[in-house]
Amino acid sequence: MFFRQLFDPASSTYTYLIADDETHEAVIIDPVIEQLDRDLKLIREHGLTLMYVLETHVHADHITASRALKQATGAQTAVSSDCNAQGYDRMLEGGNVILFGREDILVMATPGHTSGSVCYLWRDRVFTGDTLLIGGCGRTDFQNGSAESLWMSIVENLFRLDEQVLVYPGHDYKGRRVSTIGEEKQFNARVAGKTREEFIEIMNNLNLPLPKRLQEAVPANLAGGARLPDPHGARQMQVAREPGNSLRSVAAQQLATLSASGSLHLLDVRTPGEFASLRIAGSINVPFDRLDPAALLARFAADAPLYCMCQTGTRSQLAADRLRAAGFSNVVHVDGGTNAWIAAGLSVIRGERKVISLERQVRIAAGLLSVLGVIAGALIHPAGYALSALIGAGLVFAGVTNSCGMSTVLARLPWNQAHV
Ligand SMILES: N[C@@H](CCC(=O)N[C@@H](CS)C(=O)NCC(=O)O)C(=O)O
Ligand SMILES: [Fe+2]
Repeated sequence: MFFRQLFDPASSTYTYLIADDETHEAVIIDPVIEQLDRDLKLIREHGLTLMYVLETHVHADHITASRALKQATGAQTAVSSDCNAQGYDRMLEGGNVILFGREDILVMATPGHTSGSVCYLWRDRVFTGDTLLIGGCGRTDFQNGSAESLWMSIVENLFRLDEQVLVYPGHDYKGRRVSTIGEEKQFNARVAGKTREEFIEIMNNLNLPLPKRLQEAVPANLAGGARLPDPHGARQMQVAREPGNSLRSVAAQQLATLSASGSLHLLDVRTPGEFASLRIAGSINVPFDRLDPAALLARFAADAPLYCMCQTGTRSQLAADRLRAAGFSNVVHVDGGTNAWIAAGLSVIRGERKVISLERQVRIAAGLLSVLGVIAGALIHPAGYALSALIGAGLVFAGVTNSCGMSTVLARLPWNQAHV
């Protein structure tokens, strides 16, 4: 059995390299980009063929070497599908099995630290990421974390493993390297002897400072991690700045995590009327029908992180494409827009005005015109039917091209402006 526990002192992260002795096929778990040379050297020296780079979750405190290792070795990268990440080869579900040589690793879905956290069970040991740390556990206050889910994952899932199973965590901040399920059941300060309610109370009152590199690490890791460093330049990582390596969309909850640490610009591309009745704190209204990328380039640096948002995610995608085409290199759109933000229970600022959404206005206008066309066709002149047909064709065109002329027209009407 080939097994190495490796450590990154800057982030206190453990990386694990394991391999089949006979075939030399290997898997690496949670590699850190700053340790790329170390890991590649080890892989080379032992004649290993790296088959998979496995992430226990989208990390907030360091950038993964996932993509760089894939580039260097041809390995497949993998992360849980519940991370909503992009740029990985394989999206994992609980119960999946990773095969390498004659070995297999079982994926255990263990949400809580993040919604997409998993543990990897291999032989007599489990790689717990930040779900279960030695004497503690990962925090649950960002990236869709949940103390309730973490309790379930630890108590109902990990603690059902044999007590002899070795626990290899994702971090240790005090130099400890390994524990067992039995020891954690007995001594883990957050869980042992605690009720579910006590655990939730502890987790919801940790008040830890945000990881120092969160703003840089989360978008980079959601996009698959850093590329191989340029061999000619300084050993500077190229993250999220070049086409094909940049984050293109985030879930509402991910945006909330990222905006908590500042430094991104949230462009709300809905109409001024929609914006006035409901907005997210710190967002800037840049109505889609008046989007002027050149003016925005004068206002923001070309590599500034711009997050586009609308009500459902359609206009924001189009806006993001136009901004990218104009030269912005770090444009992300928010999946599901304000609808998803509200559904995730995140806070909004509500204004006095109650303008119904542009999307509903389009539905009402299209429906009314179709009905009018049929009435006119039946009672006045058959040509009236043409209006209904035209509206139908327009809706098909809007669906196929993902653009909507009617919403552009409606957006200009007075009630969709901020001050009527
Ligand atoms: N101080 C570290 C962050 C430490 C941290 O928040 N670690 C996360 C894991 S990424 C955690 O869950 N810590 C649990 C704890 O400290 O109890 C940094 O700035 O990067
Ligand atoms: Fe973490």
